[in-house]
Amino acid sequence: MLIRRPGLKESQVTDHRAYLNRRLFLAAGAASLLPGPALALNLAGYQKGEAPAGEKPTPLEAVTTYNNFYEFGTDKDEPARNAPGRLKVRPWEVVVEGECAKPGRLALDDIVKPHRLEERIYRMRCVEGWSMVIPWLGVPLGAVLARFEPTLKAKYVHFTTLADPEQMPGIRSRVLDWPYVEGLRLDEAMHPLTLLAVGLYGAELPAQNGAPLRLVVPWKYGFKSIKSIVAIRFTETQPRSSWMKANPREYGFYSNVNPAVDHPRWSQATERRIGEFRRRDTLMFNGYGDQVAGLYAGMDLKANF
Ligand SMILES: Nc1nc2c(c(=O)[nH]1)N[C@H]1C(S)=C(S)[C@@H](COP(=O)(O)O)O[C@H]1N2
Ligand SMILES: [Mo]
Repeated sequence: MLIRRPGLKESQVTDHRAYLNRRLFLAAGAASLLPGPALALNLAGYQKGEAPAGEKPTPLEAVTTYNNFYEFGTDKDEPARNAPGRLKVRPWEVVVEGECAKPGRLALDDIVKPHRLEERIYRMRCVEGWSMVIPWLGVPLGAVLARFEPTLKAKYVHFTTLADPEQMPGIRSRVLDWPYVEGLRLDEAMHPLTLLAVGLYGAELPAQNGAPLRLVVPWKYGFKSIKSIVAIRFTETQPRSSWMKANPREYGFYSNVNPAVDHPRWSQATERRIGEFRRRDTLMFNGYGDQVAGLYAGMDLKANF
């Protein structure tokens, strides 16, 4: 892998590589599945990020072994056990379609390469009540989307995850309506905090974290951050996400982190930061209110949950 980055301690880098290689090796039982130079994005020279005040990144081991990726099983440890070595991330193409002047089918590199890679260290909060702080590596989604020239009719962006039963043992189960789909309002998608991530901790995304390309929307519950994206569609009407289809009473389109709006079956007022013992108060918009509250000015956030 091409990994040469400023800022990360060499021990962290070595740990990460060793860790990923061990995972791949264990899952695949074959050295041929270790990442080789042919499949490396050049991650060198990215712009370093800063953790939110008072926050420390969650250890890599937790970020890569405690996951939700239902295509690989619904238990937290199943994505790390089932995805590496099974999910084939090269070659990878993304179809961009719908209300835009320049639709197309792009290879992963062609999506990412025209942009400067940035590290963004974001709080992530799952609707289930746990949270992490993750150093993502990616490009602002807005800059990518702008290249396709959305038309005036484009009001929303719809995203689709790969759904391949050969690679994804979890999609034999009917727990969700596959493929996994999600949506954002166009202004949410264009917001500078919204990231199209290709890596974490300075290296390529592990399969279980949504390789090779996933969304990161830090002020919304984790499930909005759709993994392993194969299609992006500009639409005039509001998309229905997989979670809305599964349970519209519990999961709405907006899904903004909001301690004042409880999930029908549990409170959202507090959360457990993975690695900590005592629960913390959940922050409105996950602590990103200064930057994103304006997107929802005048909206009733209890009705638009
Ligand atoms: N395709 C797909 N994307 C997904 C999910 C999933 O099951 N399938 N789970 C979501 C949920 S509930 C969360 S909390 C985050 C978890 O991301 P992480 O495992 O990288 O922390 O991914 C989200 N993206
Ligand atoms: Mo989640």
